[in-house]
Amino acid sequence: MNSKLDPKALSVTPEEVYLQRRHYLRLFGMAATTWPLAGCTEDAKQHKVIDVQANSVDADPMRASDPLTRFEDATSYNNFYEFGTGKGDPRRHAGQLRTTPWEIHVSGLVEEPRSFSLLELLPETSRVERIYRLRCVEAWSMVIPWQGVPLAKVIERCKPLPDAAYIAFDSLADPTQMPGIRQATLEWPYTEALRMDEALHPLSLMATGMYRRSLPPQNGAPVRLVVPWKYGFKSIKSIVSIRFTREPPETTWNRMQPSEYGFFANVNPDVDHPRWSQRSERRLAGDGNRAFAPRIATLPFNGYAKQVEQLYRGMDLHQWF
Ligand SMILES: Nc1nc2c(c(=O)[nH]1)N[C@H]1C(S)=C(S)[C@@H](COP(=O)(O)O)O[C@H]1N2
Ligand SMILES: [Mo]
Repeated sequence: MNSKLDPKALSVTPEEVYLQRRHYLRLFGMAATTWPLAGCTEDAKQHKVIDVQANSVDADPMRASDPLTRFEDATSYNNFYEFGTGKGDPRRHAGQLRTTPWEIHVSGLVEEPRSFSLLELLPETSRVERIYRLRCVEAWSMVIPWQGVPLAKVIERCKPLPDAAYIAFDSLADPTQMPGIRQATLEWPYTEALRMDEALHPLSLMATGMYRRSLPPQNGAPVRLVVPWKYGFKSIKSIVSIRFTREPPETTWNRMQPSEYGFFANVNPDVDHPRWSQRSERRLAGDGNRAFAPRIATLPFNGYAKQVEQLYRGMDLHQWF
């Protein structure tokens, strides 16, 4: 086995598949009958009254304690440029995406380059559930219950060589299925990458589902990355290829505009985007009347500092944004 794999990073606790009742009652609109209404009004009230309210810090980092974004909002306000640049375009155009069969090609510094079927690489038996905040660089955020396989488990199956220092991912780029590909908004395929220690961190997830349904096409079916302490553009969708490299791979947004989109892209309220502040964010958490709550304060590493800051010890996070 790869000497860089930390066995601790591969362990999964049974609590991870435990269903948090409160979240799901809210989610499926059962609050009115089976949960005291006060619980919901309280949240709504807090959003209205308090302007820049700090995000909560979770007791369990694998399960954010913030109220969930509604399924309807999380699946209709999307960034997936392969289907167009409008927030509603992915839902409008991604419905026809063919996700079966789906192969993922694994190459680069591995024992043996080869293709895997989705189930070979992400078997049902390895699936866990995580509730994470997702913070877009555009200063909006959501709270989403994901189902998937810890990236460390996926990497173990890929059998990388010990000198693999980075992992890169490519999205599907099929102009016959993805109308946005015919536009030169980005260079295709969409590519993202992580340093190996980031990829092996227990928070890094490859998601195959959300809200206990299979991943909707607009959210990156059938498999996407979720790295909750980084800006959303790192969480690449509809992955068809994984490559292991010695050198830092080129990534789509960083290549296009390095002054605005760093390779690391760790959520950091102290480093403004050149065109806007990153101090606060609009949480997509509709109370029924509108999609957005007022602004809340953005937390360092999106609230996951305790879990991940040791990965960046000694780095100047203003320079390496
Ligand atoms: N292939 C691909 N992956 C992508 C994107 C994209 O345009 N193409 N957009 C990114 C951005 S900017 C964000 S914020 C998240 C949004 O994920 P969501 O639409 O599921 O909320 O997906 C990321 N992954
Ligand atoms: Mo984003």
